[in-house]
Amino acid sequence: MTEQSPALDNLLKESRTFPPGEEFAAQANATAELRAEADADRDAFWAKQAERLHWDTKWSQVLDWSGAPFAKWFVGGKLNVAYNCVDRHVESGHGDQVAIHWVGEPGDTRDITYAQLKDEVSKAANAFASLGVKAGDVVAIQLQMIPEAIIAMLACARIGALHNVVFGGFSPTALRARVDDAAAKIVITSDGQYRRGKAAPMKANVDEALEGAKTVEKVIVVRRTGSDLEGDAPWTEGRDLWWHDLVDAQSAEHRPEAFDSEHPLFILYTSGTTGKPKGILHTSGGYLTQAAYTHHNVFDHKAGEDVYWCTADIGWVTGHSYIVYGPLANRVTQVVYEGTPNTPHEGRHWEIVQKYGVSIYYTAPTLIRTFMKWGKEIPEKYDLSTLRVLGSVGEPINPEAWIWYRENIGAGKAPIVDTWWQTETGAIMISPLPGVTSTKPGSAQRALPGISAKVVDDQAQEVGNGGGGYLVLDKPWPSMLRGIWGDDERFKETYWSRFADQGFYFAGDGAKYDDDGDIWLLGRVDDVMNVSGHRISTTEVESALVSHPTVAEAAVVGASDATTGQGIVAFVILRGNADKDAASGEEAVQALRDHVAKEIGPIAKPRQIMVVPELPKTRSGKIMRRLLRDVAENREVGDVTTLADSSVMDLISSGLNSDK
Ligand code: 6R9
Repeated sequence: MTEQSPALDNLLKESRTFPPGEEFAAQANATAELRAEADADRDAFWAKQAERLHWDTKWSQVLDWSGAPFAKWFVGGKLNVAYNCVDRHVESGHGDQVAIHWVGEPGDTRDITYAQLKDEVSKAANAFASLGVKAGDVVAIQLQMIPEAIIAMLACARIGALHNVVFGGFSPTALRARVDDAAAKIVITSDGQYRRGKAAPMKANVDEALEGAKTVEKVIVVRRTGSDLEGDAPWTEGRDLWWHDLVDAQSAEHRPEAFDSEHPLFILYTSGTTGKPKGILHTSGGYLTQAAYTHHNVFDHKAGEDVYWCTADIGWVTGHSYIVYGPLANRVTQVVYEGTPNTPHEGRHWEIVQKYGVSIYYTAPTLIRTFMKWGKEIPEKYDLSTLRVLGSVGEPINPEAWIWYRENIGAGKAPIVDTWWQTETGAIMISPLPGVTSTKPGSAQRALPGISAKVVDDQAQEVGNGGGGYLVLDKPWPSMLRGIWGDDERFKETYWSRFADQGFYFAGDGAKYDDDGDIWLLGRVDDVMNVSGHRISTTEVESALVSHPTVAEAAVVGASDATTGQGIVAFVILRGNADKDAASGEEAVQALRDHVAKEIGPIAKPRQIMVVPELPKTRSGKIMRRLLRDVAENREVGDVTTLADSSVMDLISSGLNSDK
């Protein structure tokens, strides 16, 4: 990837930059000095960030990297993560502040103050302890976005148990693999979940998953759908307990014990776009420090003033770091919404923004492109004037979508923070700082103060401006993963072997520097296509397609081709206002191919373009190109257990077959 592909110029066609507004800059949490401070003395910088938290025992050393790649941060320090996220806000006189404005899909709501949250978390902690859950035990949680999900996570943290959250849409097979690998002792779930206006079973899936499971002693079930669910939730006497029976009976007094800074906090399995899912391990002090630091500076969050909404699911790392830990450590007031964005109508998110006066909104490009597909008339109907910071995470955001987001959601002025990070990094690593950075559509720009990222070539040499290569992290950071659960070798092999001599962490992503030295993410290196010897990134071709007025979303893959090595096959979803028949006709498809050729160059012209109703995505909205490659190469479609909606592949295949 050392050669400069012509395609960067395509991404850079949108060359406007957006300097911070004066008013915003004057009140911003982040300052230009932050970087200088971090560069001058990294350890001192992170020690200062750790002071955001309450420590029962102060650390004696900021970083111990002697056992690299296994880091220890804030060595000797002791803290309780749940105390930091809940109790201390009550003790400082903010017990009446709303922590969570919860909105159920059917329209029911609950406001939970910090004082109430403290009681609920304490009761749940007592309940788990009464079942024999001890520090170091693993609790699996498969729940939709209801307050009990957050309460359960915090209750685990409070007693030093590790949570292992499994996305609510995952199949019994996927759940079972994660329960077994982590040897979970308890599973927490619900009877059912509301999805697109219907009650769908959860407990029945969990029971199927747990058949014959060796480690699970108890299953705790939150009642959510009750009689709306067809048939009762299946029940195993002696093993299953209702959350309300168990938790409500407990005392609201619970003394949080201080745990070592390196005490494990959670395991989270990565989406598994390739290979067997990896149980990513995170620990306490460093993780919470970086989650709180980034949430404060990247979102410009002001406790007691802002209303924050991160639309992620807790089954994704974004839900862990930017719904639960970072925000609550910073005494957030936040919206948590249970359902899908188009139930009962496509304006649901904007209706919620208007109702609660949401000021910070953090979502994924996949949803932004969906909003584009539905059309700007939908957000136009609502008052979104409270929004002052917009965030994006999960995938590269195409310049087209970025501009749409800014204009139609951010009133042409709210700064957009395009945040690059991973389950493995635990918290945001590369992002603009609102109020400081002049933003550029499509670029995540710079490593945050205190973080070091580089783009290097095959030989681990940093590439120059305008050059592309591999994204690496060349210095340890507080919220870095501490390993893969039960597999130290795989941890070293996966992340530390590519640039072992240099000791770099290899993120698996391709990236480029532009002429200003800003970083542009180009997708996973495994997805890079090789057409007649030219390396072309999926991101670049997808962005070119999305810049066409009829296209809302695009996914491209390289399919083996006898002549060119690989040929580009594109799957596109059309925008809401596009005339479906006209836009999927032969002429229209030819026009799209020409459009890509014009935007990037003839070499990037897709061999084939298929119009589809949906794309296969993981829980975090990432396109599973592996499955599309199967379709493009006429193979049987592979493992679909980590798809957010496993029926999508049938939809795509049947649509294509009927075209033939
Ligand atoms: C937080 C999260 C990590 C992978 C990462 C990269 C992609 C995430 C991105 C981005 C471009 C961004 N990614 N944020 N690519 N720009 N702002 O998504 O974690 O689910 O582990 O995925 O997502 O490819 O390597 P995770």
